[in-house]
Amino acid sequence: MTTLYYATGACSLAHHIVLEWIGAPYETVKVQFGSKELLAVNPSGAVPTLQEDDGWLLTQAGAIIDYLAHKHPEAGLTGGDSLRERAEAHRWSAFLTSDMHAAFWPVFTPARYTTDPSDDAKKAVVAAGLKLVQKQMTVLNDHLEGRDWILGDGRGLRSVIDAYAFPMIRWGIKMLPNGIADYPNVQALYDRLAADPAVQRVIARETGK
Ligand SMILES: N[C@@H](CCC(=O)N[C@@H](CS)C(=O)NCC(=O)O)C(=O)O
Repeated sequence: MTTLYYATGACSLAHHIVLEWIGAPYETVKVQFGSKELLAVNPSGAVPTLQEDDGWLLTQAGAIIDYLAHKHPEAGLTGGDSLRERAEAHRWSAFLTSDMHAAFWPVFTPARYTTDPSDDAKKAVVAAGLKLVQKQMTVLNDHLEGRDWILGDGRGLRSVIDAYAFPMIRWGIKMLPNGIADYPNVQALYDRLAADPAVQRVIARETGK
C-alpha cells in the first residue's frame, strides 16, 4: 500500500489531503523531523516522503504531488493534461516549493540563516522571512482574482496544487502579524478547502482532535 511519512501540520499535510481526495487505500507514518526512522527513508530527514509497496521511495513535495495526480487520473486532480495545463501545474508547484515554502524557512528556523547567535539576529531573520512570505502571498492573491482554484481556466479547476498551497496558507494565518487578512482571495481559497470534509478528516487525524 502507498505509505506517506508526515509530520503534523507540515507541508506533508498537502499530500495527506491528496491521498484522502483520491480515496484509494493508503497508510501514514507520523515522524519527527530528522528522526532515525525518517532518515532511513529520506536522507534529508524531511517530510513528505512517499513509499510504494515494492519499496520504491519518492521525496520532494512537488514530485510527490505530481506523481499522485498522474497515478490516479480518475481523481481529476491534475489540473488538465494539455501541454500548457501541465506547464501551469509545474509553474505553480515550483512557485510553492521554491518561493512560498522557502520564504517560511527563515521564519521557522532562523538559526539556520545567521551565524550570529543573538536573539536580535534571529528576530531580524524572522522579520525578513515574513516580508518575503507577504510578497509570495500577494503573488498568489493576485493570481486568484476571479478564480476559485489555482489551476484551470475560468473560475478554475480544483487540483493537487490547491492542496499543496493549503499548509502554507495555514502557516501564513499563524505566523503573519495580520494573518491573511490582507489577501482576501487567499482567504477564500483557504475557506473553500477548510470546509471540505476530506480536509477536515485529515486535520483531525494529524492533530488527534
Ligand atoms: N525540498 C523539500 C523540503 C521539505 C521540507 O523542508 N519539509 C519540512 C517540513 S514542511 C521538513 O521536513 N523540515 C525538516 C527539516 O528541515 O529539518 C520538499 O519540497 O519536499
